[in-house]
Amino acid sequence: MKKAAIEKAYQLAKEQYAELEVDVDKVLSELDKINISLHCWQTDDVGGFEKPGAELGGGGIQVTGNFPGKAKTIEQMRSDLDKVMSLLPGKQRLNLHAIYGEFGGKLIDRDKIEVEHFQGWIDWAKKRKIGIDFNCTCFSHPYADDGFTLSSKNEKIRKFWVEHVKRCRAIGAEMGKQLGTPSVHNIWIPDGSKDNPVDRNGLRKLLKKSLDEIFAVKYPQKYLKDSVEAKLFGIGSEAMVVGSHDFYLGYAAKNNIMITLDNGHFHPTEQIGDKISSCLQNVDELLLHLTRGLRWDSDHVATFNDEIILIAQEIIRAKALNKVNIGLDYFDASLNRIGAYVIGARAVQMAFMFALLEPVKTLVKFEEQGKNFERLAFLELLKTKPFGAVWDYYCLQNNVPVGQEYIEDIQKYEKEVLLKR
Ligand code: RNT
Ligand code: ZN
Repeated sequence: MKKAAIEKAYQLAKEQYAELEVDVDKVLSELDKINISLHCWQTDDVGGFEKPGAELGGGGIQVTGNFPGKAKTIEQMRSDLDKVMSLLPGKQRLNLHAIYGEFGGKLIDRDKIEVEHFQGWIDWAKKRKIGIDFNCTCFSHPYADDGFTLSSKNEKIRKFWVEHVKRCRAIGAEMGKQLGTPSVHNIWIPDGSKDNPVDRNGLRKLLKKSLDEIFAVKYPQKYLKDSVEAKLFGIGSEAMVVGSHDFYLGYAAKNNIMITLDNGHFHPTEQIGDKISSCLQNVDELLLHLTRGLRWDSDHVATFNDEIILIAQEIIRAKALNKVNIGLDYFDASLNRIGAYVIGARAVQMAFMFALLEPVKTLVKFEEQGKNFERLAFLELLKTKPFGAVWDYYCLQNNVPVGQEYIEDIQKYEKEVLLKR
């Protein structure tokens, strides 16, 4: 696209939004505050580097597809992440899982990992001036095979996972310290049962006990921020998930930690957007795992859809940007993984831009005056406003490909890099 045409379209868009009392230049500077945490696991189908050819194993999550070009080494993953970041406007962070350490070809079990295994990543992030978020990996391991980790009734197994998560928090805190921006550490465990359990209470007591042991170690908030991620069900945990939303929401509120909202983890008719302002009344901060669930927690690539737009709108309308940490969480191996990555990240950025372009004051005024027709009409009107022109200009301003140019860029990377792996 020609620069002059993009600029012209932007000027016209600005005029249209000004009629609605929306200041587009201000919107673009607000957009710069949106920092998306890039989930490294989209580049390698949640395999990790514990052993060569490692694959996602169990935990009720699944990757399907065999598109060529999966990252098989840390170097390949880093090259993919650089590529992704080069195609995204705005700021990003990196979201790592514990299985992505540099273990030097040795099998380091999860209860033995140390900062040194992640120093390479910290240095990598330092060079790029980005922060790192971290996750314990309580799946793809023999001790997770029977479906219980932190809620295991086998004390040896439970202790093993407590130790793992403790180490991960220590590593996260060190990442935050070295990088000068707090690392968000997220706990998701697959624990649950296929058929109706009898002792739900016993399992949840154990999970609470494990969390209490884990969080007994305190870190300054400027280094580490803790979050817990609930889920409704997974494959093999259809009847009950130990770490349900009720469980974690209560735990987070009581213990002053964050809650993670993954929009694949609820009933399909439940809206995560509606949960933002509900949770924020009693927990200070949230972490989002943005995805697109098709019929179940399928982890399809996030797109610019109603669900994601509502999430962004609710954050902006509640003026809660500084209380929400934004992460992606999907893994699709049926298409170019880098393409999938960029589509999802751009979709989320676009949703925030769309939300920022809303004349919130006017809409709230209508609402308070009981002018429901006017409110609905305005919301409909906004769907035909030229937000695409604003998006294109934002990309231009950030020196990243505009419009369909990023597709060609990824096709080139596929040919020159991915297909040669
Ligand atoms: C699983 C959770 C969890 C994982 C990642 C890999 O249902 O969403 O967040 O997807 O940690
Ligand atoms: Zn998630």
